[in-house]
Amino acid sequence: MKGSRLALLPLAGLLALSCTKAPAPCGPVPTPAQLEWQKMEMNLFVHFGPNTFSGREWGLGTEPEDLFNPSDLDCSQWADIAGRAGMKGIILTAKHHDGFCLWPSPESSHTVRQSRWRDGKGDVLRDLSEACARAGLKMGVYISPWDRNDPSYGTPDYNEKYARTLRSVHDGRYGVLFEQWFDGACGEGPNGKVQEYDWPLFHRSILSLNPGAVLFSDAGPGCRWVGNERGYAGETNWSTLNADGFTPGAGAPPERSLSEGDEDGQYWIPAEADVSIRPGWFWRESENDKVKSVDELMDIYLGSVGRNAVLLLNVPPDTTGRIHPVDSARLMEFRERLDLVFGKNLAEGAGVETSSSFGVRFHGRNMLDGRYDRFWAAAERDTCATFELILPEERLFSILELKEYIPLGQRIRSFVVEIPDGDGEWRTVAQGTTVGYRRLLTFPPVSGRRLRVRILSSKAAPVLCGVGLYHAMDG
Ligand code: FUL
Repeated sequence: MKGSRLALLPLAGLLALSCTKAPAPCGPVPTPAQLEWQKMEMNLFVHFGPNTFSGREWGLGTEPEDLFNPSDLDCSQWADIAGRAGMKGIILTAKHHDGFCLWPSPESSHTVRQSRWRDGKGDVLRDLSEACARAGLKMGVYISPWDRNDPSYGTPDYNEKYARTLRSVHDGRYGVLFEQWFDGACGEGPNGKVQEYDWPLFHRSILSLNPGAVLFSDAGPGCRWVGNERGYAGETNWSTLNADGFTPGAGAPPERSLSEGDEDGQYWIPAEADVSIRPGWFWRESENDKVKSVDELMDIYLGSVGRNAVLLLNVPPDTTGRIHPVDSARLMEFRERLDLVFGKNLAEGAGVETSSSFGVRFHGRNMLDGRYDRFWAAAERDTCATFELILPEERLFSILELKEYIPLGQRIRSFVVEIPDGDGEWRTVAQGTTVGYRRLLTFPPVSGRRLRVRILSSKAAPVLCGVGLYHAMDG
C-alpha cells in the first residue's frame, strides 16, 4: 500500500509537468478578433440602395435622392431570416459606388436625409443595428471608397473626408461593427479623376476607434477577398498571405494567392468568399426566377466554409425593403439541407487511435468532444501523423470534416483518407491538401467501421480539434 502510494508521486509530478507543456505556435496566427470572425462561418451580405430601384449594378452617382424610397423597410425581417438560416452576422452596403449613404452621414449631401423616405428622418444603419442586436447577430458595413457622386473625389480632400466618414460609422453609435468591407473597384469620380487612396489612413481611422474590426480587402489586413465572386475558395487554401506591396484593386495580389493563400505567407489574412444568391448583387424583378438552387448553395458552402473560408452570401432586399419570398424560402430550404447533412456527426462514439500524441492532455478523443479549444496534437516530430476512427457499428458516409486548431497556426499540407478493403488492406478514398479552420472533403459514399487519416506532410506536428463524418444527401 505504502509502496504504491510512493510510486504514484513521481507520476503525479510528471502529469503536472505535462499539463503545463503545450505545442508551440507555428508561423502567423489569427488575432482573437480574426478567430472569432472565422468561427462565424457564414454571414449575410445585403446589397441595397438606389440601384435596387434603378435596376443598375453600378449607379452613376447622379440619381436623385428620392429614388431611394422603400415602401416597407424591415431590417428585423432580414435579421430574422439571417438568424434562421444560421448566419452570424449581416454586412450592409451602407454606401455603394454611387455614393448614396443609407445613413444621414454628416460628411455627405447625398444621403437618406435628402430623400423623401421617412421624410428624410430614416437611417438604415440605425434600424439594422437595432435589429441585429435583438437577433443576437453581428453587423458589418460596406462603405465604398469609390464615390461617383462626391465632388472632392480625385483630390486629397476626399481621403480626409472618407476617413471622417469611416470614423463616424465606427465610433460606436451603431454598436461594435465586426467587419469593414473595402471593395476593390476604383473608377472615376464626377470630375473624371481617379482617387489615390490613403489606405493606412483609412485603416487607422477605423482601428483607433474599433480595434476588433476585421478589415476586408483584396490585400487584408483582416481578411482577404477570395479572388472570384462565385463563392469558392481554392481546394488548397492557406490563411497566410504575403501582402506586402499589394493594395486593393489594380494592385491586388495574384488571383492564385487570393484563392489559395501563400503557404509561407507572412501574415494571417484568411479568405472570405462572397457570392450573390441571384445573378446580380442588387435585387431585380427579372431575376426572381434565377435564385440559386439548394444544390448550388450546398456546393458553394462546401467550396467556401468547407475550404477554410468564411462565406458571405448576398441576399438583396427588393423595393419594399424586405427580402423577397423566393429568396427567404430558398434560404430556409438550404438551412434544412445543412441540418439534414451536418445535424449529426456520424463519427460520434468512435474510438480514436493515433500514431502519437504530445503528452497525455492532447489525446485523439479531444477531436470528438465538440469543443474548439481541446485538441489532439501529435508528438513534436511526428509531422506525418496518422489517426484512425473505429466506429461503434458500420456507417455510411461521404464527407470527412477536419478542423485545425488555428491559434497554433495552420500546418497541414496534405493528407489521405483510407478505409480497409475486404482483405484488410487500406484503400484511399480521398485526398486533400490544406485543412485550416474547417475542411469538408467529399467522396463517393462508403460504408464501414474504420477510417484512417494519414497526414502526409505538415509544417509542424498536426494539431486537430475536430473530426466529423457525414453523408451528403442530394435534393
Ligand atoms: C465589387 C462591386 O463593384 C460590386 O458592385 C459588388 O458590390 C461586389 C460585392 O464588390 O467590388
